[in-house]
Amino acid sequence: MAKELRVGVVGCGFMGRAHSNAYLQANHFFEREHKPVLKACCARPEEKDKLEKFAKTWGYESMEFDWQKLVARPDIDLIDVCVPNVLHHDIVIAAAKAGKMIVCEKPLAMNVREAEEMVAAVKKAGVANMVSFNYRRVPAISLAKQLIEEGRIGRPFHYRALYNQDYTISADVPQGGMALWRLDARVAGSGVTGDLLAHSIDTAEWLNGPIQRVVAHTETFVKQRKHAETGKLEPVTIDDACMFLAIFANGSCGTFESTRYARGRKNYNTFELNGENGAVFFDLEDPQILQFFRYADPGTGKKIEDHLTGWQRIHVTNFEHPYMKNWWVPGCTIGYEHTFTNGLADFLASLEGGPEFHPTMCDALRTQKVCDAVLESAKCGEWVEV
Ligand code: SOE
Repeated sequence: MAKELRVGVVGCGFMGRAHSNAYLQANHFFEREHKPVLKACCARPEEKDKLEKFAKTWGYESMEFDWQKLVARPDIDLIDVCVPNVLHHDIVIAAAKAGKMIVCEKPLAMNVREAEEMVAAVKKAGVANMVSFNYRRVPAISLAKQLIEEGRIGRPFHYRALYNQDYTISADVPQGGMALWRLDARVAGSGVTGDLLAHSIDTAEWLNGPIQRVVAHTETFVKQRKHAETGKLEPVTIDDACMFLAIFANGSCGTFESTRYARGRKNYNTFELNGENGAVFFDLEDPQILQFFRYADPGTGKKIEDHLTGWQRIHVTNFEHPYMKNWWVPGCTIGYEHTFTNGLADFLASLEGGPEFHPTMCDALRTQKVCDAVLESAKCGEWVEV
């Protein structure tokens, strides 16, 4: 018997669309008892026209223009937070107090203090929760996790992550407002560190364990931008670029780089892990491929590299690959939006006695701690313990 999961989404932008699509698609591809129902969507009164269009497009039953009213509704089981970072804290805490399940976009919060309060609230309420670090659900990244767990990489030495884009190079791009709130530190908390490196850190800690210490440099290339809301030229206080070195608890070393000034790079999210027995490389601009280099047998550690060995490009679309049996036939690829559907399917499974869901807010607090340590190190110019 299907159980209705009545969803209220706050926000009708990019992430509102990605999540709405996942709620509509999950039951078409994954057998789950829970059936998401798009009960209500919510945005500010100034966004009335946009919200109406959004509600119609995705089939929401109703609209709200005050998130507190949405959270108070008894006919909503799950609150989904798809609004700018500055609003996450208050909505999550109110939703937890109202006993709702919660889905929250990344980064979890503006800073560690807020994130800790949010984690305390969901723990106290005992509500199921997830944070949308969606890239864990790229089948090729999940396969990398599997290869690591199978011992195919062996002792890890180096972790290397890049997350580069190029959409803020022009000094004419304003800060603030609907699409560009990510450039406004008062709304976003930080620049590429919270927006992009948070993804890289979440993936890195999932694959290679906790980061212990970091040393960072950040740069703001365009010092002033017009603010979309005030129309005035205002100082830019986000980090346009961030680079940091990391030491992992397992003794391996990492380098992380992110910028929105890498001309030609649109969503260039890559990582490589080099270990004693093998290595993996992934690039989100080539998302169905996992590159794997095999050096030694995972069981015995004995060398198997020979004159035929080289980097393998695994086309991650076989039924044996993570998530792929739920989609099409081998060779048929899936894309960006499916990572949200895969994540939601795992979340629903966890409500139905399946494996525990991660990343929860508790996991995202770890990521927030690394982000805050990175920003602190960039300020003080020294190594910072996480
Ligand atoms: C920024 O441009 C952005 O949309 C991020 O906010 C997302 O988290 C990332 O997945 C794609 O890029």
